[in-house]
Amino acid sequence: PEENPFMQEMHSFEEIMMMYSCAIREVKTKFEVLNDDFSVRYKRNPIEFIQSRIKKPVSIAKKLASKGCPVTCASILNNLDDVAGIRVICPFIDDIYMVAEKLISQDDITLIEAKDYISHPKPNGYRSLHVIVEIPVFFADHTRNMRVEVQIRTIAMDFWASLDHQLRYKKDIPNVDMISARLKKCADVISATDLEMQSIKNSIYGQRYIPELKRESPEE
Ligand code: 0O2
Repeated sequence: PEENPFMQEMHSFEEIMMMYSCAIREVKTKFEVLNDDFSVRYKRNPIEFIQSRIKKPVSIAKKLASKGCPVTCASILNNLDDVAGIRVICPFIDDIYMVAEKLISQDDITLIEAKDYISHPKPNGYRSLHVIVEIPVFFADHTRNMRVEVQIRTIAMDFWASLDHQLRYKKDIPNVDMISARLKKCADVISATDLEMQSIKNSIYGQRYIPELKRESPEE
């Protein structure tokens, strides 16, 4: 029987969400492989943990509408970069850049955009490295380049961002300017701690630690 347009759109939506979920798995595996390799070779994990999420249907529709784009399935693939999201939490600041570099340099990954909110924090104090990448995903009868947004941050940056996110959900905040200033101060304190932790790590491991990674294969 012929499907009505609504049902067709619903089936397309289900298919697109499946495609994004597969793209997440592909990129997540790359980070897991990197972490495993690093842990065996260097006895240290550059990744603490990985989270992922698919943007919710209502958020997808709102974002398309706010960009003035049609709220259709085709429009999702053409206009949104953050339907598939992966968050990588690292112990140290230099791990963030190393992990990003390792991802971007892989043959099947295309870098679409990078936003460095660590060297250029948002005015409210938000810090993270955001990269949007494209990865080919092989489906049953076609291959498609899928976009994934990767947010890479330290444990400390993640701690701040998650509390900031909780607090911003409340709309009628009293003394909003004062609250924002206090949150910004927390972000700065946390950032100073991250820098000190990095400095302690450099004192223990030395600065040669990361450049050594640039070897193509182990010498032995
Ligand atoms: P969710 O629920 O994570 O999907 P855009 O993505 O186009 O709306 P922009 O500025 O181009 O806006 O993107 P940006 O700032 O590179 O990344 C947006 C995402 O980064 C947000 O996703 C948050 O996950 C995170 N983020 C950005 N700024 C802040 C901040 O001040 N505090 C916190 N806690 N997170 C932030 P969404 O779409 O807002 O939500």
